[in-house]
Order: sequence, then C-alpha cells, then structure tokens
Amino acid sequence: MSTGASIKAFEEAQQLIPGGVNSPVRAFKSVGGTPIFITEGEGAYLTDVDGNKYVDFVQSWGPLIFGHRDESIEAAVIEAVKHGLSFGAPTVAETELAKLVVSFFDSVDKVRFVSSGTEAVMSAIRLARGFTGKDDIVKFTGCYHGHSDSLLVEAGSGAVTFGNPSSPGVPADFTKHTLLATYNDIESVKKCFADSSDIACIIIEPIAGNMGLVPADKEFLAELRKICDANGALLIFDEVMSGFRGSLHGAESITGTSPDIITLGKVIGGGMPVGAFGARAEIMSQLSPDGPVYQAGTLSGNPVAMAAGYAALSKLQKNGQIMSVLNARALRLVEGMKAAATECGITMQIDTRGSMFGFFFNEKPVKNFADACNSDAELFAKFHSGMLDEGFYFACSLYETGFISTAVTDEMIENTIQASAKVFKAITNG
Ligand code: HOZ
Repeated sequence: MSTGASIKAFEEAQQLIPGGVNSPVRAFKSVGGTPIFITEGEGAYLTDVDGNKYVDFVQSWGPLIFGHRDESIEAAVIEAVKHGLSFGAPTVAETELAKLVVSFFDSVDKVRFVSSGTEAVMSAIRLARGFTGKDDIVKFTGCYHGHSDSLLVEAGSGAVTFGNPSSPGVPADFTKHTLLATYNDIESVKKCFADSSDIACIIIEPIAGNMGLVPADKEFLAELRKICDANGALLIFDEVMSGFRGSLHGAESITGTSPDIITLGKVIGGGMPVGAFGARAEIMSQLSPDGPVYQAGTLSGNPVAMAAGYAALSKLQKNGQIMSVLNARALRLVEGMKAAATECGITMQIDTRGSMFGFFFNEKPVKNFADACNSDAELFAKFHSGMLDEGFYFACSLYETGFISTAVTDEMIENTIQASAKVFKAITNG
C-alpha cells in the first residue's frame, strides 16, 4: 500500500498546524506511522490522497451512523444552504429539531443546541451548579467530557492517548472543585460525598467510550441516582458519544436509571457541528434568558447544522429496528475478531452497545480506567497498522470506540474478521 501522498501532506501540515492535526488523536502518535489524509467518504468507505480505500469503523468518531454521504442528510444540507448559512436569529428548524430530540428521551422536556460536545458539557455543568447552588462536581477517571478546564482532569480519549490525562495550562484553582471517582466503584463515589457537602453533580459517560468501550454496570448507575437524590445533587449523563449510538432512547432506556441532565453531540448533528444539553423544564428554566445561568453562541442552532441533524434523527426515528441490526453486526465483528485472536494465543476482551464496539488486548475484563490502561498498547498498535494495510480503518487509539454504520454490510464484517485473522497470524509469527 502506498502512502507517499499522505506522508507529504502530513509533513506540510506539521509546518503550519501543531502536530499536523486539529484534534490530537488524529496524529496516529500512539499507533505509529503517518495519519492518512482523506479525500472522500462514500457509504462505508474512505478514500485517501494516495487512492487507497478503507472500510471506515471510525465514522468521524461517531456522527455518521448512516455512513458517508447519506442521501437524505446530504439533500437536507444542500437545501438549507440555499437559504443562507447563518442568521444569528431564531429559525423554525431549531424548534423542529428540539421537538424531535425531546421525543427520544423520557427525562428531557427542553433542549438547547450548541456547536460541540465540549460546549454542551461545559454548559450542563454550569447549569447544574446554578440549579443546585453548589460548586463541586464528581467525575470518573478515564471518562472524557471535552476539553474545558474543569473537566480535563484524569480524562480519557486524546488526553490519555498522549499520557496527559490532566493538562498543563489548567490552573489548579480551576480544578479544585473536580472530585475524582473510579468508574463502576460506588465506594469511591461515596467517599467524594463524605469529603464534600458541596457537590452539584455527578457527571458520567453511562456508556464510556473514551477509555475504549466500558459500559457502566446497571446497579452502579442506580446507586449513583440514589446518592444524588439523597444529597441534592444532579446526575448528568454525558451521551455525546453514546447518544443515538448505544440506544435510540439514551442509556436510561437500557439501564433503567434516568439522569437529570443529558448532553449530546455527534449523531445529533448528522455530521455537522452540533451539541446539545437537555433536562426537565424545572432545570432548563434556570438557563438565560428564562433564568440567571448564562450560556450563548453565535453559531448555536445554525440552520445548516439543524437541517443535517433533523434529517439524521428523523431517519433514525423511522427505522426503529436499525439499532438491533447494527448491534448484531457489531457483535459478530468483535466475536469474530476475538475467535481469530484466540487461535493465535491472543486474549481479547470485547463488548458492544448498539452500534458501538470495543476491544482490549487484555487478560482480564475491563471495568474501569486502570483496567483499560493495563491493556497491551504495543499489540494494539501492530493490530491497527496491520488492519490499515488490509484496508480497514479503526480508531487510532486503544482509548476510543469503534462504530458500525448502516452502510457496513455483513460481507464487509466477514472480510474484516478474515483480515484480522491474517493480521494476528502475522503479528504472532513475526
Ligand atoms: N476526542 C474525540 C474522540 N473521542 C476525537 C475527535 C477527533 O479527533 O476528531
């Protein structure tokens, strides 16, 4: 496989853009090699500047549940563009998307749109603090909630990929209100509440996707709900990644635990930059201009982004069976890869939720961040590079999640499994 054009493009990009990328994980640093530069996506495939074609299991890190260039999303965007790119004034499209989003979630009466997941979570935290009148927050090590100051503490995703789960540039004063607990460990949460009577909220990815895929136990989430209720704190489910991916109706629909606030992103924008946070009316009424908690954005509710989001979500709503089809494919993929790995004496831990899949090269089950960090990173890097050579594009960090789109066929899944068998053999013989 020739990658000369990608190598050249990366060299040029590095002269002008830090690390050559506009979001760190993309740099391939933890897996080695050069990031491939993309020219085009079509259905399940990506094409790079050298003309190589890959089955895409990243899908822009989650948004593209219908694959690249979905006809109805593309048509909706083109139609919206014809009427103007941005107005900075209300449009009916915002209310239409809000109605659709609210219809998916039992716990959401009102929603506000922003332009990214980071913004959604940052605003949700402010809202929780404003609503409760308290300052501290509890977050879990390995969960990633975007790159705002108070949340960039022991974070997953790109932060941990580069060994900086807490970033320089964030004053200690800004993070002193962030209390850390261990995912799936209720005692660690109880300790936070024993240490502080000023906790505004617990924020959690109920299906963590930023330390690899690590779903929270149902019982654990139920306990979080109880602790929040007993202490006058709010429970925030960060579903920027898992929203419309793990389940169509949020983690609450598959775990039985309802959050007070939910944050969304990725799929909700159909590939355009959209984030959102929503809650019951009592909480949302604290938000400006109804209430005192300030939050704003020039491009919030952008008409083109709203059109893309509406097209994506309405297609999901009309195709309720999609999630089980995607889950069956996700499961077949990781089970097939695991069987191929086992044949070569490699132990893999696997899991899926809806259209999300995860795998670790790890002897033991992964329940939290420390477990995830005990995975074999070197083996992951070899696997990633081998699969890329075979034409399969996986997330370039073991601390990320894989995604299946509706454009990925059963045949592509079988081909991926066969390729993984070849790659595992090459790795173990070499
Ligand atoms: N933090 C994102 C995934 N969890 C990566 C975003 C990107 O690099 O595009």
